[in-house]
Parts: sequence; structure tokens; C-alpha cells
Amino acid sequence: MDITREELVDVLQSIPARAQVLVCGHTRPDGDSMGSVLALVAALRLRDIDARPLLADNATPPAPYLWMAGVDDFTTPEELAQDYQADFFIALDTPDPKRMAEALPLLQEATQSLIIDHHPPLPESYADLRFADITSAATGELVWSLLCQLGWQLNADIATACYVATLSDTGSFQFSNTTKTTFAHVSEMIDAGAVPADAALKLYSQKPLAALHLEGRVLSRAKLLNGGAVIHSYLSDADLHEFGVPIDYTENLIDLIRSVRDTDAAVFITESSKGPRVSLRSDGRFDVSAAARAFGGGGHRPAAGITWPDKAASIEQILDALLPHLPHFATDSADLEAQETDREWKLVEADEDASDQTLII
Ligand SMILES: [Mn+2]
Repeated sequence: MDITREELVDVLQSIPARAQVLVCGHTRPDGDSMGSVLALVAALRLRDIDARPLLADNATPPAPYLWMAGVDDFTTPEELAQDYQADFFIALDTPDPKRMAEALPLLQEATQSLIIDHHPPLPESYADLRFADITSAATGELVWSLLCQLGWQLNADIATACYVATLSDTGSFQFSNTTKTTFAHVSEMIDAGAVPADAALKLYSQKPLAALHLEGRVLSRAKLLNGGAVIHSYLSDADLHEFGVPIDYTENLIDLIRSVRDTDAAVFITESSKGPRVSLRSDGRFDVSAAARAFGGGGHRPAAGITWPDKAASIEQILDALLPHLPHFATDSADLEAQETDREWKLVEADEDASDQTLII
């Protein structure tokens, strides 16, 4: 059942002290999933509620988030007893029950289940109650505004977790979901103790060197498709083994390739033993979530993903199926890269002609 924001506030307010509450994000958690879960758990615990952060997968938290307060408290579905029954199960940051992965049976066993999300909702809800606010840039931003509305006690850890969530889902405030309201909420988080430079350093500048070398491999494979409207690259399990880099450090690789000029969409394919995973991005003008839905995936207008239905599909097969759903430029050139290089040289030559002019920065 879909509920209003006011009804959600009442539900959260009514959770009694000592209630057993599981708070879970989605499979392969990103910064929003990790941040929104840790923030809500911390806020519930300040009210003496027995809240536990739960991973949807039987795995460990991804390495880039291990510095976050409360991360050691994460439990997994297999660590909980088979007959464990939570009073409340709160699912964050996904409209899709498939992304609850191994945690879905725990949600179904709970006395009451609740979804708090910022994705466009699917026709069917997988929990008893559901609230989705698609104007929030991140579930962590939504959690923050709810906690403020509830008047619950806040602290620097909660503010930092919501900040990480918002930083992550806005692509460091670059994506089209970044609004004036987002910055207003971020301003409140900073007032409550979040330190932007500290969070950015811990989140984005703690990679192993090998992760950079892996990025080099991915960048060298980038190529233009659909007449230059689409940029594409890929990564495989074999690459991860070769470079000795855990998959945790590959979350933002698609953002590296989408920086090429004039492209309207980016397609990044991760090949793994579990089957191919496709990530899609745009600047918001083209709706990549529609392309994702055509293959059973989902997401937002500027960012979407697909767990590819045919686990044995090759990259070529995936692109053949997917590219007709993405933007296309008409072009006479058979070699897009040569065309791009040619254009770059013209710019360099024009620049040399102008080299006698004083450069003022
Ligand atoms: Mn999110």
C-alpha cells in the first residue's frame, strides 16, 4: 500500500523502543544504499530501538565505505537465524524486490515491512507499506529530511552518512537530480557535522594503485557507437583478477567514460560469473531508464541498470540488442574515432595560430 509522507512519519514515530528493526539497502550497495541505511539505523538506535543494518547479499560491505561509522554492525541474511522474525523490515533505495536479493525472505517474514525510496515506483510494491519521493536526489537525502521533520536527535555520524548518500547519487553534485533543495539539505547536514572535504577524501581518494591501472584499461577500450551518440566500455572478471582489484572499486567507472563530449548516453558492461551487468547514464535529456526497463532493468532518467536476462550473452550480443533503444546520430563517417581525432587536430592548429595572444587564466 502506498502511503503519504505524513503517514510515513506517523509509522516511524510509532516504532516502540526495543522493537527489532532490520534496515536494508539493495544488492551491490552504492553510497546511497550504505549511507541511507547507516543513517536510519543510527537515528533509530538513539531512540532505543534495536535497529540493525542488513546487507541484501551474503557478502561484506564494499571497501570504499568501510570507514563509515556503524559499518561493522552490518549483518547478512545468512548470519541471522533461519526463523528470525523482525518487528519491522525497512527496505531502502530500491523499488525492485529482485534487488533485495538474499534479504527478501526476511522482509516477507517481518511483522511489518516498509519501503522508503526515491526511485519511480514499480506497479507492484513488495512490502506492506511504501513511500517513494522521486524529487529526492538520494534516499539518504530523503532520510535526512524525514529525520528533521520527525525532530529526532541527530549527530555528525548521521549527517555524514546522509551526505555520503547524496554525494554519491548526485555524482558529486553533477547530475541533473541536483537541485536547490538538495543543497539546502546538504547545508543542514554540514551544520550537523558533515565535513565535505573529509568525506570526499575518504570516499574518492583511498583507491589502491591497481584500481587506477584498471581504469586505464577500461578507458583504453572506450569507443563511440551509434554515430557518436553513445560511449561504451566494459570490464570482466578476468580484468579484476589480472589487476588484483575487488569489484568494489568499479562502481564509478561509467562516470569516467561519460565525460567524452557530445555523447548523449554511456553504456558500461561488467561481465562476471553471475552474468553481465549493464550500467547506463545520460545527462538527463535522454531517458536511459526506459531502455533499461525494456530488458527488465530499472532506475532513473539519467542513471539506470540492467542485470542482463541472458547470463551467457556476449558484449556484442548485448550491444546489438541495446543500441536501438539508445540515441543515434546520423553520420557519413565510418570511423568515428578518426573523425574525432581529426576534429581535435583542427582545434590544436587553431590554437597554435592564436598562440601569439596573451593567455590570461
Ligand atoms: Mn539511490
